[in-house]
Amino acid sequence: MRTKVIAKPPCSFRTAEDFAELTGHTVLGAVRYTTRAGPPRWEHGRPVLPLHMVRPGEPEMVEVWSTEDRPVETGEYRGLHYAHDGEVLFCAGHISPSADCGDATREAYLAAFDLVERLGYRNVFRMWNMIDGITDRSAYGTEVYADFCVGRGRAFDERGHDMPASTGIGALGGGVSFYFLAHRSRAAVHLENPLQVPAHEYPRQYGPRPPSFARGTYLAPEPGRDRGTLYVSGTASILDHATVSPGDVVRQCQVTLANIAALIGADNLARHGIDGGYALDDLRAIKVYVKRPEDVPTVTRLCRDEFSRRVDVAVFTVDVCRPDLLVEIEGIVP
Ligand code: 3EB
Repeated sequence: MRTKVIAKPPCSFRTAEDFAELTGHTVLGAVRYTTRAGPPRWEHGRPVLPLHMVRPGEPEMVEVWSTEDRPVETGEYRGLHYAHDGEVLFCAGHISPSADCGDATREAYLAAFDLVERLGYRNVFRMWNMIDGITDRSAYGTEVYADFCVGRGRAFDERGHDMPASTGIGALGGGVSFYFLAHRSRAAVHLENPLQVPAHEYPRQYGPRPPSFARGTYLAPEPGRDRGTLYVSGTASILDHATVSPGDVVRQCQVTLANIAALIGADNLARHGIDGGYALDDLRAIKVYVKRPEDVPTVTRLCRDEFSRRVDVAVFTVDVCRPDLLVEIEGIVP
């Protein structure tokens, strides 16, 4: 039997108690999945973003991004909190609830793009966006996620920035929270999925401005290493641009997993000029978002059948960006 050598993922999922005991110097930044969202703050001298993603009675979790023992510098810039170690930048921001989050999202994303230029971490390779009331209507009658996509899209246009792997997902409160990672020297290769229309080409029926993200991003290896790191975007039951099997959580989960398998498989990587190919059991640091609490056992079972037994899988019950989507899954091939 072939033994696969899989590197450690660049982040780990910890309990809140575990995180409290970590000594600061190996941590770059962290995301706290808890019962109340807020602006990023300093804990252990590191940026920590609190997200409202946990319901009463569910366990809290901290996603910790670590550094390989290089000195870390931290700072604040136009509301963003960040830390960098000479190679990787972790940055977090928060937009308070408002009638239309579009303008504030544009401002925050412009600040983010200006920051990566100033600090010299130009290769943005992964972004996450947690949006309270993502499928609700704003005070102006437009959809919150559509408003968000308009503001984000303007910022990408204005700075001419590449679109990296991303997650756009619901939250249980707190406006819009976001965080991202960027690299100084490793190149970011953005991936599309042959089974899906690129999100930035979705037709207008889903909103005036299609979402700005790639299906995945491959962070090229460091010099002298042969393996890069593959970041899989939030992936849902969408083929071409259409939702598949509305109302059927089993089928949606299967289509979602098949989408990820196609994205990370050898054929698709070859299409993007990348050697090798991966399978679902190579995924690490997996996050699964389930819309209806009653579907959690089903989705967990279907995922467990495909993923490695050793892997961290965090499950959140939150809305997905389209009302008919029941599940979204992301992960990392380290
Ligand atoms: C989709 O494929 C599902 O707006 O950044 C997935 C990943 C989704 C990222 C985003 C949205 C985003 O369209 C939703």
